Amino acid sequence: MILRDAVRVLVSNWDGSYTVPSRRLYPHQWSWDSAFIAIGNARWSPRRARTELLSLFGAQWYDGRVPHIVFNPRVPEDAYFPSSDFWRAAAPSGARTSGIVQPPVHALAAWKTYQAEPDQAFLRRIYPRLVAQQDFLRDQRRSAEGLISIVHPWESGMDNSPAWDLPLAAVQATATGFVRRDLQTVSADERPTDRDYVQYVELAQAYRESGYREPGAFHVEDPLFNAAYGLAESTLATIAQELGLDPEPHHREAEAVTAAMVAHLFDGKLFQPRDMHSGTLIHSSSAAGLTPLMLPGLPPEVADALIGTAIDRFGLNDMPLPSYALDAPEFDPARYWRGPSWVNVSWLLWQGLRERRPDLARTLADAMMRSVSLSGFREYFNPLTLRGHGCRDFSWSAALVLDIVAEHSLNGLKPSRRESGQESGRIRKADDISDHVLA
Ligand code: 2M8
Repeated sequence: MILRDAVRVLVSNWDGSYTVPSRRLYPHQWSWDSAFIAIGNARWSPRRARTELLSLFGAQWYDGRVPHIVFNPRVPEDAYFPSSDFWRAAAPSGARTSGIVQPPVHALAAWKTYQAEPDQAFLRRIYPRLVAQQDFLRDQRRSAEGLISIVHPWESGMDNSPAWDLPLAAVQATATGFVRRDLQTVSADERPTDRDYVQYVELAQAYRESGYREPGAFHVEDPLFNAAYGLAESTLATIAQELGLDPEPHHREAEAVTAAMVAHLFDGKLFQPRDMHSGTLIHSSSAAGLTPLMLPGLPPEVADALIGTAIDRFGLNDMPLPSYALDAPEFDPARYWRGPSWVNVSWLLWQGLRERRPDLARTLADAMMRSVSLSGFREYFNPLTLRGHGCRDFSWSAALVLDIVAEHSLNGLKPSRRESGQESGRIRKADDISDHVLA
């Protein structure tokens, strides 16, 4: 049942060449959402996964950046704020886009899509685009230490994380005259505050005025973003090898960023963001700080310390992963990225645990499955009660469950043989809904 419901969510959120994260709350294409969605779609319709990724990269800019939103021109301007009129940006393809980016988890998505159905033409087409995405980050965002910075909380994907409270406190924000649309769908106490939004708008306007080039008042190195960047290089090495190209430059870059993260962002227990203005670590308790576990070259003693922190402060042994540590004073179990459990960050950590600690990986997968079984494919979940929050029928919650189920035969949640395609590890097309929708 859960597999069929997940596919139903993805089908109803499909827009012809990509999937909206949510029909009402996020009615356009989002960058890292599309990567997570492709990972799930690859399990039942690899063709759709390829289309999703190629459609996103179709809006890549000349400088290699993959914008965090690609706007659907058929959706009214006032359906989402900030709309394309706010960003005033367009890709060479003509698509209206935002001008900021999100964590580069796309190489992993492309590789998983290829593994589901080895289509060399797809891999050849996407590889140079994935390389250009990394080139943009190196050209415009890399520090002397070899770490990548972000210029807006939206670029972290974990928009109102308490980790951003300190750097945002320094942002003089006076932006007015805009109307939030998110509160028409979700209750205000589950979303960022109005003050947060004034700052988001101020920062985005300033970056826009610089021609989307100059970092402004918010300029930080984020552990999740850097972990995604490093993992992308490791994955690009695998892809290059598959294509008969030289994987070495990618291996070297993956090693370099892993070493730089350990040297500059690790506090002995957790990876921390660094404020580029002060040059100091932002001492915080975000689950983003656990995600470097995804890096294959992370030293074992660092991995062990992270796992210890995840058990002691994030309840890894027995509950869904909170986005912020349970014992932190800022922890709020229902407000967006300030504590609720999210399927995508849990999935990233699960990736990092599968080889190192399969027992904990399974516990984490079970906890995610319990959340969606009880509350449906909600955007986020209270990790203490498993109650769902944010929007319903949220695409990456559905997509990543398809991936998790395909990898694990979960306790008490074994998919039926017909739904799971157990022999191939791929979920079969339930009711053949895949192909005609893709017309
Ligand atoms: C949320 O962010 C957007 C802005 O990009 C918003 O609040 O309007 C975040 O959860 C982000 O990580 C996610 O990609 C996006 C769409 O699901 O929504």
